[in-house]
Formats: sequence, C-alpha cells, structure tokens
Amino acid sequence: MRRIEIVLGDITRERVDAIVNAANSSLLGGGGVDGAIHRAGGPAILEECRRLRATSHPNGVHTGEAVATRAGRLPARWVIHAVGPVWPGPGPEADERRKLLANAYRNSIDLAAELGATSVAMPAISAGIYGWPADDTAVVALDAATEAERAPALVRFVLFSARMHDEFHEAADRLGLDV
Ligand code: AR6
Repeated sequence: MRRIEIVLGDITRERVDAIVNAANSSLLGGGGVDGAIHRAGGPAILEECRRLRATSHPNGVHTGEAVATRAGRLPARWVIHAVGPVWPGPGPEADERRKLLANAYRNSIDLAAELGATSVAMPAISAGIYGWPADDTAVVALDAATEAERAPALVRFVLFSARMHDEFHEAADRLGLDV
C-alpha cells in the first residue's frame, strides 16, 4: 500500500531513504532547496554531481529527468536531483511544459523505487525560482504520486511555507485523496 503525506517542513531534515532536490540541468548547485541541500549535506554531494557530469551526463540532466547521488551528511541515504521546467506563463507552452513537470515528479518517484527506497520526501518542484503556480504544481505532484507504477511505500511532500502546504492539501481534497 502506498501512503501519501503532506507536511510543512525543511526537506534537509527528513529521515527518509531518499529526498528529491529541485535541481537545474547543470547539477552544479543553485539557490532555493538545491542550495539548502548542498549546504546541509556538505561537499560530497557536489563531488558526486561533478562525477556524473564528467561521465554519464556530460551535457547535464534534461528537463523532466532525475539522477541520484548519495546524501553526504544528510539523514537520508540518497538525493534524487530532478530538473523541473521554468514556468512560461499561461498558454499552450505551459501545457507542453506541464508534461515535463509531471515527468520530473514521476521519474523521481520511479528512481527512488529503483534504488530500493521505502520512503521518499519531495519538494514542490519548479514552484520557487522557476515560478510555477503553486496550485498547479500541487495537482501535477499528487497525480504523479498516485499514478506512478512503482513507488516507495511512503511518498511525503515536504512543503516549506504554510501557503504551499495549504495548496497541496486543497489539491488533495479536489482529487479526493486521503492524505
Ligand atoms: N525544504 C523544502 N522545500 C524548500 C526548501 C527546503 N529546505 N527550500 C526551499 N523550498 P526552488 P525550483 C521550496 O526555487 O523552482 C535552484 O537555483 C521553495 O519554497 O528551490 O524548481 C536550482 O538550482 C519552493 O516551494 O526550485 C534551479 O536553478 C520549492 O522548494 C532552480 O532553483 C522549489 O523552489 C529550480 O527552481
């Protein structure tokens, strides 16, 4: 049985098998949750990201895809670096990029399952610096978590603000989810 949780908190403190990072395609760090994860986890995470760039991902990670590293000093075992799309503003381009956002959530959940994680914590991908509307990323995230073919037993959304936490709960209500 898959359980979905929605909590308010700092993802770097999560005691789960894997946490998801809202990264960028360079994998070389940034602000927001990416900056917080690298600060809290220490340089081992960036070293591994650099190794991935030097070997399997010379051109970076495409939007919608995800790769895993160990988690350095974090309580989690793995960090899954997912790349979400930048919000283009409303219109047909947003519909196209929404598929990439769904891929980012789905591929992260799938990779967590592939690693053998029984629990994964996820942030609101693209909803900060990349500007994606909070209500929309919440629906895409919860759809991905319910529809993923394989997933850890626990998928926990860890939201950093009361507003984002409320948006996820409202989306869960609209989708009729028991969270
Ligand atoms: N725990 C949980 N959520 C957090 C935390 C935290 N410690 N810190 C921030 N958030 P963002 P994006 C929330 O901007 O929009 C970086 O520079 C934040 O409030 O981190 O996908 C990357 O390198 C927001 O709701 O990611 C990329 O260049 C959510 O995490 C770019 O930003 C995502 O916000 C990615 O932008």
